[in-house]
Amino acid sequence: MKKILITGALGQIGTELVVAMRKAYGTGNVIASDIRPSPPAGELAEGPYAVVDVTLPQQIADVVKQQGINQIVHLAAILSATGEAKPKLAWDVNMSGLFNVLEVARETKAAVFTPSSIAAFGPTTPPDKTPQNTIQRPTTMYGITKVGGELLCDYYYLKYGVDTRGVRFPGLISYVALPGGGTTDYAVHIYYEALKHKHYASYIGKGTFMDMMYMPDALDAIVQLMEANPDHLIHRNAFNVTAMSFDPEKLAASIRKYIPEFALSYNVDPVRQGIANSWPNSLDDTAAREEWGWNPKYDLDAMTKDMLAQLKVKLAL
Ligand code: NAD
Ligand code: AKB
Repeated sequence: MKKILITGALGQIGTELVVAMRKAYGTGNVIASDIRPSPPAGELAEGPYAVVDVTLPQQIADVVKQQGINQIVHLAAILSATGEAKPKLAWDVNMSGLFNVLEVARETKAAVFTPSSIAAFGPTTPPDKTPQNTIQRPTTMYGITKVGGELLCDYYYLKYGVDTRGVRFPGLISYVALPGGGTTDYAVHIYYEALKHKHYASYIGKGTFMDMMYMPDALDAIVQLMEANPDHLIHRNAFNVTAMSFDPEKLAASIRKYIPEFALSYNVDPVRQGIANSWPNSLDDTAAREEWGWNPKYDLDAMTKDMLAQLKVKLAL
């Protein structure tokens, strides 16, 4: 039986992953944790919760041992834009936090899933159809911690046999929790503004293509990869995965299919634009498709239709 600890569970991914995993594995078998004192009222609060600061190894070890955890989904992290503003915090949380999780997993023989990102690539990476194995010289602190994290996870698998697995997520789009300080967040904010004001001023410039994915596909990716037969995995840390690639204009055109009067303007933020410029335009996710059956369900228009319908309900519009 799986007994799962999710770190950083109150963030954009964890908020939905906890609920999805509790449905799949049983409420009592999925322990949500975060540095914050308690979960917000709602579905997330209807199950076990622990305060775990991943920079404090004893807090991770205590909950893993007390609860008999055999799988850790490690989501606690500082994302790209916040990481550029607070590089030391990003290093401490992303590198020391992951090291602490891997050490506890080594001692307790727990499996570990942790996401890498398109940020693990940099300006010298081939930008189109970026291969699974290629140049990784990122120029952001977040990206540096993601490459370091991929290597550290491989090290714990090769040296200690810890069952580490990961994906390189693109920008994730969702309507339940807001994104937490990334570069791709514009692609979430645009939907809220389209519904509320029929206008959005994008901080990412025209023609800047990045890979993206709708949250239901991201949740499936995590569960599918952790359920995959290890004998079929040639790669582990971390698989390229993607569902679509767009720039603000293409996203706006999709929104206009449902809100014809929607207007897009630009107010480019040099920091986040610089980060976006250093990331690929599109990934090649053949290895994930071949090794564990990755196959996303949502393309841009299917995602837009669902996002707008769900947000209308959420915002009571
Ligand atoms: P998020 O910023 O929404 O959530 C991160 C959570 O970590 C927050 O709830 C925060 O309170 C918590 N946290 C921060 N410091 C902590 C600490 N010291 N101890 C414990 N918890 C702490 O992030 P997310 O979008 O849910 O991302 C989760 C993971 O997925 C991260 O590793 C991120 O790099 C990766 N990822 C996310 C995306 C995306 O678009 N959301 C894309 C690629 C990769
Ligand atoms: C960010 O923009 O920092 C994240 C990511 C792609 O890793 N959404």
